[in-house]
Amino acid sequence: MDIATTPTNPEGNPELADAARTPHQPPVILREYYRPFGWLLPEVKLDFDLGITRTRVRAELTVQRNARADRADVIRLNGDGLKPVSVTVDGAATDWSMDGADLMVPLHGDSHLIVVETEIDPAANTQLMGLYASNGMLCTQCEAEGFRRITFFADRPDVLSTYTVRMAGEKAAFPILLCNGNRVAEGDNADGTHWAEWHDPWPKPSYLFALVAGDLVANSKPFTTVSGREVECNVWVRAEDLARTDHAVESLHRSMKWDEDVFGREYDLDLYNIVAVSDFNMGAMENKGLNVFNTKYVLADPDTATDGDFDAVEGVIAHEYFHNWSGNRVTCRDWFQLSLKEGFTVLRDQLFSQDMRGEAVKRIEDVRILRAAQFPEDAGPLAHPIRPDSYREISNFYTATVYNKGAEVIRMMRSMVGVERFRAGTDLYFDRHDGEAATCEDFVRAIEDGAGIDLAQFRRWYAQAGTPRVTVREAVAGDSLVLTLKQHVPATPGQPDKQPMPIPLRVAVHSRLGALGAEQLIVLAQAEQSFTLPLAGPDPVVSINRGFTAPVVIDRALVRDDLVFLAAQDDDPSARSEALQELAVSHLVGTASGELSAGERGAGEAAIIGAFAASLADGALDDAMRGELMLLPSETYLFEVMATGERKADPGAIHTAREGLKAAIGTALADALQALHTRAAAVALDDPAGRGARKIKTIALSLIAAANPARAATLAAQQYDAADNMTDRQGALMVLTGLDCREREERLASFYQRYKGNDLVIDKWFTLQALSLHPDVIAHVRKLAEHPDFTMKNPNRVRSLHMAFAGNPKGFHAADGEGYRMVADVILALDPINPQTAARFVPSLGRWRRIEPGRAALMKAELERIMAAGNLSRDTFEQVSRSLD
Ligand code: 0A1
Ligand code: ZN
Repeated sequence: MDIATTPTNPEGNPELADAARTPHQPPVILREYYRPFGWLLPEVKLDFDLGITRTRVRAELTVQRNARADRADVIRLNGDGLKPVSVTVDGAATDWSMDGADLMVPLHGDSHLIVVETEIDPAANTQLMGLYASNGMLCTQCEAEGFRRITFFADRPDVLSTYTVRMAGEKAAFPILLCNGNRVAEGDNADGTHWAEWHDPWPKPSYLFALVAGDLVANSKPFTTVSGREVECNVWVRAEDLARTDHAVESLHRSMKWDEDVFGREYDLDLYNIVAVSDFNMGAMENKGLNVFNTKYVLADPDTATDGDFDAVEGVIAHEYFHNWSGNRVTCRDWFQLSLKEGFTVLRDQLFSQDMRGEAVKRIEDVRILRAAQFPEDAGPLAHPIRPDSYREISNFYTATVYNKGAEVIRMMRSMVGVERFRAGTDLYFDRHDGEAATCEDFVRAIEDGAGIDLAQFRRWYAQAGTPRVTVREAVAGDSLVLTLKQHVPATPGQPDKQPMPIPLRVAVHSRLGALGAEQLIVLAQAEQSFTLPLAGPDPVVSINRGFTAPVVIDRALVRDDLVFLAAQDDDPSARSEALQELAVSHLVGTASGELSAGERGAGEAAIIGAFAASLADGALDDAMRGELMLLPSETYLFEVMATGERKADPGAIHTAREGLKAAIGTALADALQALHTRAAAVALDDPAGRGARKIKTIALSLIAAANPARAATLAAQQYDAADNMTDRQGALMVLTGLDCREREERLASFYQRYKGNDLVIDKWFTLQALSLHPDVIAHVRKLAEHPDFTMKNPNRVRSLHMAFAGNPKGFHAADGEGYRMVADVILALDPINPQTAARFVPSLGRWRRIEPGRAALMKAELERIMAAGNLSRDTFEQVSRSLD
């Protein structure tokens, strides 16, 4: 793999390649250099002769000069690691050449037929991009630039073609042959091979191409669309997994119905196939009519999957299904527009899950993810706008910023115009751009026109990186409250100065005597702005950013009593959870930084314990919401808050403070937590209240564990032994894994024996140990890396052990740097095998600038060691160099 030394030119602009290329560095691709491609490729015919170690591909490309582009007398067909076996134009030999990895074919007329043959080795494809082998089957992953690893092509999302695909292979090895669209013909050959021909009537970019060949069985259930068409829906898996596919099929049906009801989108083919594969770099892929999924997001039953896993399956199935309109029918012009499809589709899947599972808890969960994953990205060396301006390797931009902040940005538009006008905007967007490769600008304009709102200033959300900070001042004037808000968007790499952005905030002014104020939406558009709000009564308390209307940090020093009031009384559930988080954050960061006096620490702790006690006793709460209120802020988030301004984060001190608070809560509320655990343990698996009960059961256990490890070990072992579902079993084992006790080894061993051979569950076994707070976690991870079940070739397994460890706040940040060294070693070992996954480890080390000097030096040294190793992939090179800049 020598990607770093043979730069390719993804956009096909020769001038760009030369301008941006410096020796031994992959080129920088700039958004402003976008040019339409010189040729249209309206029709593509592919012929695959399939074999695990040798697959022949014959591509027939009908090409026509693009009247809307600059004239080009050569066509650049992107390749990655390919050698042409033969190339003809209109049936004759041609004077082709290679430019780096790309094939250059001279063309002088207005339309031609190019035929290219290539040969590939799927079994050798450890990157899992292009056509690869997984568990004896063949499958593809083409987004973003994998199609060029199958055949030479104009591999860019603004080139749309209709595909007809013929494939042939051994019937015994590949009884099932699938591709996009509809099967139009199939047959057997006398030599034990068989073939199938597929046609996809919808023009699509190459990144949506997919092919699967393997020994699979389907869980099939037809869906009737709103206009009465019957769609055959299949979830394809290995035979032994079939029993765990019902939830996926049901989730697909719910998604199809919801998109009709809520966004007016009907499915457009007669067939919808989902295939589960166990080797996959990401969660799933929305290939037209043939989604390919990581098994993790398909297979679920109560014995092997937690409630969280069930939710994730439903969410990812929905996400990929919704892409059929937001991504496939309307696709992206270039990869800088990735958030056009991803931000919008994440918003759509979030709204779907809110409708399926309840709005309040889902919203709080999504905000927690945003804070834990996206805020740190926005505050670090890899910060980028949701529509980036440049990249070296697009795989590095499938980020929490593009996905989750992208969703928040569109959610803000929806909050500003309301649900109905937003729908008018999205209807217009789909109508206007159906069949096109569009831009983020097209989306914003459609919302402006369809919803009737001016988004001129709002566009800055697409261009500026960084999480805005809003500071709050309050003054009472007569029977009003004057709220003065100031916004500041911090400097980010390449963007030293920022402009104010419109920040929609739902606010209410309550009275501490109990009267709750009415909610209204204000939009902070200027750098500083005042708003006059009515008072609901004396002693006002402001509830701000209710429902988390804007992805910002609210900077205010609210007195403890006000936070306690909001945590207990606010009528907005996310404001309640925010108030509790704020209470805990200020106490924990104050404690970790040594900024609080002993008296203040005691008062803070007492206030938090009081708020927890109130949540425990509040009969109006259901357990799912109670669980949310009883989750302390993550150490990652505390790290972010501590590293504000000149202050650096001290992960050791954060960990000690947080564990200390857990122990204090566990001690003070020992009886109530025990009672809660006992009550929750009595709720049956299929009771409608069961989910909430399972959630708080494990939260209670972990608080008890911090206070009284011996008691917790007994309780957790009981929970483990009595469990009739994975949620309880995993929760109990999680608590046990962090304790130094006999029950730990016994239950870990019994879990392994019980689930040996079930990859997804064995992944959990690795993860629990890698995430554990056990003092010997580093030694455990080293040993697990030698376990016969461990392999660097399977991304789920790598994530289950090493990625989990990189997120272990204690082990990863071990003061001697051993955790950093281990992660750097993983990056170096994985880079030649699977660069995309290797590069995903870099951000954990990239946070060095915001950390206390001892650890910062150790982290930086590891990044430098990676850089010095040389011959890095484009993926890892880009992430490490940005992290060191
Ligand atoms: N479009 C997919 C994400 C995805 C991106 C790249 C991949 O390559 C390994 C795979 C999947 C989604 O948003 O679900
Ligand atoms: Zn997506």
